[in-house]
Amino acid sequence: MLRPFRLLVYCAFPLICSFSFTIASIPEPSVLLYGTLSIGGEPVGAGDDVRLYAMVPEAPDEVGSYLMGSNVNAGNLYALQVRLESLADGTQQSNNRALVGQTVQVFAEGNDVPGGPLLLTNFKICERGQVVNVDLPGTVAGSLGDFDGDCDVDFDDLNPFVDVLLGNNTTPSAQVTADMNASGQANGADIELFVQALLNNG
Ligand SMILES: [Ca+2]
Ligand SMILES: [Ca+2]
Repeated sequence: MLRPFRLLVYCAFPLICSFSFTIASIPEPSVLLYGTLSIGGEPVGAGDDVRLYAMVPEAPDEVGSYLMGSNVNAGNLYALQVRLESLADGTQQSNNRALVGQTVQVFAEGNDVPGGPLLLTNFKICERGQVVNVDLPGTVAGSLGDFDGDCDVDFDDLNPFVDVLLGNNTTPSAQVTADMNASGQANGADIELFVQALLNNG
């Protein structure tokens, strides 16, 4: 006759196994960047010989790449997936994966990139599963109020916020970032929420 403990182990083992399998089969949430691309002021499309690749200083290999035109659904846009480490506790890092909090640099190379690899943007990974629309070359804005994309709302974001409210910066991405109450407009009604975000950060 089985002792209660052994019985418990026998009963629990398949359960534990199926649980581990479930965990392992969850797709890893990576970061996706997409948007338009131009090189030297000229728009780049699916037919151009341009490859984008992403690097972080902490890893020796590319953490993502995209060959223009290779994803039919993307059309003339680029769609660059940045691989994140599956064990995200920061204790280890694969050669070709990034960690949350690291800064990704995106480069372009190919026959239609005269002069060799060209740095298009760098952005800090704030969280897993981010889907970021950025037209390259350009700056990745973070969440609401985070103009420099460093995952916080602090005094570095204050001047850019004021610039939008004063009408000095009318780019769509800046307008969206400053529209704290998601009203569709960036104006004085967004100040209170911005100040709150600023104070919460401290
Ligand atoms: Ca910021
Ligand atoms: Ca608003």
